[in-house]
Amino acid sequence: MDRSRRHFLTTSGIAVASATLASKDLLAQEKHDMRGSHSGHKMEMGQKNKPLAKVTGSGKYNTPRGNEFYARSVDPDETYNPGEPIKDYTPVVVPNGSTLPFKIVDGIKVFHLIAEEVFHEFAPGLKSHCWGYNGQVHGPVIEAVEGDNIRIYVTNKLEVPTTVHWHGLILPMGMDGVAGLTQRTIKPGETFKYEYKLIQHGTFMYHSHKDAMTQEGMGLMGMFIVHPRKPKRERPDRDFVLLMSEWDIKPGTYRPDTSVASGYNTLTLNAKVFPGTEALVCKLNEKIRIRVGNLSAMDHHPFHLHGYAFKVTETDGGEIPESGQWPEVTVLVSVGQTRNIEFVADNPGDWAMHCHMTHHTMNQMGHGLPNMVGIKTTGLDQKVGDLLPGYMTMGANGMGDMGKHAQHMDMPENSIPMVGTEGLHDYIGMGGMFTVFKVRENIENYDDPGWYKPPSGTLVGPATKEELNRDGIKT
Ligand SMILES: [Cu+2]
Repeated sequence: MDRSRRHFLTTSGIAVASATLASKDLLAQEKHDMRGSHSGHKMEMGQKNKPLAKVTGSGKYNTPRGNEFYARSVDPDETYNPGEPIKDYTPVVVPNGSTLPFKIVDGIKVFHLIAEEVFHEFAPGLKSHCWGYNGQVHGPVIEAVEGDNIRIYVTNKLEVPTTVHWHGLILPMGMDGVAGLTQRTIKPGETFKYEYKLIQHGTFMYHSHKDAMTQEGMGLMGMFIVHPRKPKRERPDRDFVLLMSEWDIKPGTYRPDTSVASGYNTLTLNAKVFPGTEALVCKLNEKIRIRVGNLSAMDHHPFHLHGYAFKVTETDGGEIPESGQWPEVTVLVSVGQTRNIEFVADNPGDWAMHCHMTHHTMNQMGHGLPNMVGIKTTGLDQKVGDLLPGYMTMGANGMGDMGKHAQHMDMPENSIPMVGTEGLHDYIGMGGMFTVFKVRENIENYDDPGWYKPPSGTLVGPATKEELNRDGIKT
């Protein structure tokens, strides 16, 4: 037996052994499937004359099977009742967004996405002509249950052809939405029908797969959540969904430039920049899940939460076994990935939650300025002001107060300063991919409860002379 054959048999044995849900017959079938699918090994395995394994599936849906590592708690051949909210799952919470309504026709969940131009506001002061679905940027979150048979109509109201790809879903190839490769494009005015069975659960995404650089860059994307039919873990109390993306909107313009490959100036969570991002609100000690997807054009984002450590429990490939869930305070979400994090909200307060790339937590006007940090500008404004009325030097003390100054300056049309908003204590010098995770003890609902007031004795402040003397600190 040569080395590659021995290696193949070993890995195939491991895969088969791990298929714990499968019956004996299925195990035999699966082993056969795997051999058959490794056409490169066919000759040396002596399988030349054996027919390829038949792909079994649920009739018209022709569901694939064989691999067991993606998260699945249904039998692809079984028929299930359409999953119901509350009874079968706790609906997700979409800050600044919504979930896509559906109806049930003959046991099939029917959705309708309409691709169209949307005049979208990223935060007060910054609007742009984008592309989205159903009047929203990004599109509404599609939410369903494993085992559901779904039908998604896609109407193209754009002036260019498009498709929709269901990112991470295991489905028949003809439903995969790759223009040219798996289907012809949906022309302007046409409506196509995607139809398949959900045979796995997890956090997935959808996006255009026609001229992706332009169409994803203009906003044609959304999240796709499939709840487990038989959950292994307890349901979370709050199940949040966030989609990261990035845009280049030059001050004074109203349309993203999708041709750039770097220097994005508008970094978004659910298509909003801080302070346009809605806070994630929860009650003390609730079980929290946050699902983060990244469909930025060019940037990976380390997603960071203050005040907590969390576990990374799922990727878009499936559930991470408990022994492999490692604790983090920052999880890297690369382009084309989703990550689920989970924890208990046991630490009350207003906790910053943001991408940790510093340039991704600033807004449009904070990029590419002349470096003035540390320059003494006394008298400069007056001298230049004689030549340029209204001139004001920016950035000599860093960028932190630029948003504050912008309140009394003439800003270019359709532009927002680098950062922020007025907080409880001072100006909050953050923008872009920044939001606030708000944990409260006594709240009746999940409306934004305002700023958290720390209990006395728990707020930082200036040291007194007595304290400095007591501890021998010389300043
Ligand atoms: Cu980032």
